[in-house]
Amino acid sequence: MKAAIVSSENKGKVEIKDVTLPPLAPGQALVDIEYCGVCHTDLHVAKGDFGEVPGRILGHEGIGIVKEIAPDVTSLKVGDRVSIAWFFQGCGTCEYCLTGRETFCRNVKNAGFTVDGAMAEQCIVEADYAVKVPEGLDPAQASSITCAGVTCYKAIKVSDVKPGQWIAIYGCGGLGNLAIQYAKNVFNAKVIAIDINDDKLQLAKEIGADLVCNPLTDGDAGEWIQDKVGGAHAAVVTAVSKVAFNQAVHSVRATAKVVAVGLPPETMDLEIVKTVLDGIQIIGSLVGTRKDLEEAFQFGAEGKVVPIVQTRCLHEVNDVFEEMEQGKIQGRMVIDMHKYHHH
Ligand code: 8ID
Ligand code: ZN
Repeated sequence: MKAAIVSSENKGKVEIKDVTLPPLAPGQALVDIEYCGVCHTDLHVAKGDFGEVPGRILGHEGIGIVKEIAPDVTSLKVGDRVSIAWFFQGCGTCEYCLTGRETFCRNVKNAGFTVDGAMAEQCIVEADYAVKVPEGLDPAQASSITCAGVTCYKAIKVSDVKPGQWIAIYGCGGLGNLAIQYAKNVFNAKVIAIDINDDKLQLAKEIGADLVCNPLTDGDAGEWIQDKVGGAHAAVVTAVSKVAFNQAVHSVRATAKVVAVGLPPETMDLEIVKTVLDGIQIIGSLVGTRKDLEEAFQFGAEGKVVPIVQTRCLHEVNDVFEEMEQGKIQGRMVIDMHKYHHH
């Protein structure tokens, strides 16, 4: 079967290669992939930002149909529609797995990074970890919720924003467009969207952002937000730039939480005095648990959140990476495996 694997020769690129999957082990299922979103994390992985993984099959926004199950599997049946997420499997017994923090399991497996992922015709999943896609949710849209959606949903939970309060969302790309929608339509917060691209801010307005700020033309987003609303009650940073992390700290009110989600391989500058005097909390948030994903899917199925997706062919992953780097993508590009089969 064909798969997009991390190139060993061209850093930051994939190659479409023929790969043979191993036979199913106990507890596993084989999934025919329908869709797989291209997340900015895939680009980080291809570049080696988290360590080099040449030959790895990318993809952690996978959606597909169960084709085969190992004889002992009871949690899935053939024909079920399931997701393949970054949180592929935890050990199931450590303090994190046992206390609702399974994504931080020290022996975690991550699809498309430490184990082969879903940018392929087929993928093997651990049946107990493959979250089912609810009826009534479009599978291409579901793919975008499998990472981008659940990550933002969880990050907003972590931010502790309350109904009617202001939340600043930095970066309005694949994650950000969903952060805006979950913040508005699920958490009932008021949203300030920040991006350096005016077309992303236009989209942010269309999907419900109350205020939009472009730091390139409006000036430092921190000052702008303090001036407009007296500071945000929370911030979620999905931008792939330390500048946005620094501005986020300056854009919030005293005792607010700044939730770090974006993964630029850089360090942020943190003023100790401001952090202490304003009691600011900076918290990392990593994707979401299986339960978070189930909830995030359900809001999609109810139409409260409508991922903005365009479908592409498996041949085009490198093109999508380029467009991503240039900030040209609105919402999410999703690889449609049906398109590939028509070649
Ligand atoms: O679990 C997690 N923490 C998690 C899950 C999924 C993705 C983290 N991520 C990480 C990705 O690895 C990536 O580093 O979140 C980041 C965003 O992923 P994405 O939304 O898939 O990327 P994108 O579609 O390229 O959007 C990035 C947006 O940031 C804006 C860009 O214009 C784009 O809209 N942006 C940038 I780059 N610099 C900015 C700045 N200084 C900025 N927006 C505001 N200010
Ligand atoms: Zn992702």
